[in-house]
Amino acid sequence: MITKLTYEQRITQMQHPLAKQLLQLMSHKKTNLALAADVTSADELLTLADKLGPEICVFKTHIDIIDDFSIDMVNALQKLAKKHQFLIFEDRKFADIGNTVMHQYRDGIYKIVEWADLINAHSLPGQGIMNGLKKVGLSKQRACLLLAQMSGSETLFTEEYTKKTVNMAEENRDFVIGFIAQQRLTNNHDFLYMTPGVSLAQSGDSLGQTYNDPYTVIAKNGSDIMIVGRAITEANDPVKVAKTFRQLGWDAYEQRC
Ligand code: 5BU
Repeated sequence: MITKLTYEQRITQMQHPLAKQLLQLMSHKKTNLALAADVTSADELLTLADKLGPEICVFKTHIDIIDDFSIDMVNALQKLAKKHQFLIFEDRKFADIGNTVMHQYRDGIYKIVEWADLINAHSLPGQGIMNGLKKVGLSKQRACLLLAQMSGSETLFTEEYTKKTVNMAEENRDFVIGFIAQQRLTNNHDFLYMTPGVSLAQSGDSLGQTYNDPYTVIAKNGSDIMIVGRAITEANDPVKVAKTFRQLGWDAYEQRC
């Protein structure tokens, strides 16, 4: 199941412009590192984006944990995304009926669709969730990743659920560009895989998170992008540690190819 194709070779196989753009910037910048920026102030968020922007392909947010959220903050984040060439991914994990997720994606104080290139969603509610999100995201050429597996030690995801999630992705290719998963799930090369739960020193945290190292995630399990959070953000020198992850992730990818 693991593809030996390079990111560059897969660009033409992608249908969605954002998937093409992401693979392009990954090959160009030589990075498959995504940062999970789980900080709680606008200042910390923007500082991370500016300092670590050159090292990453995706900047992942949890916008609802920011104490002083403002539209100015996301405007500034979008400018940094342009300056450093990364995509913004709001890890919102939508999980409701179509009408509700439509509002959650478009309205409220966050107006996620206005600034997040990528979002993710659970397949659990069925096709209605796709229809609701597409109603908002398609016209703005946004894209979605489906949660096919999670990284926690006691997740309730089953093989059957994961398979059905893959089917849902196949039926919604105009919006779904890939998965959040722990490993590659199909023989197709035209889905992107992002994997959270990545660390070098730790095997987990005290709240159920489990970690793999970059080699396992990229070379052994065939994921495309590794998502690293606290291992970088809580380090004494986040830039130095990000550079280390970036190199390990890229080496693992080159070994895979
Ligand atoms: P960490 O600090 O590297 O453990 O952060 C991991 C991030 O990825 C964090 O933002 C989680 O919300 C996110 N995550 C995850 O850890 N596991 C999952 O299965 C999914 C998201 Br989906």
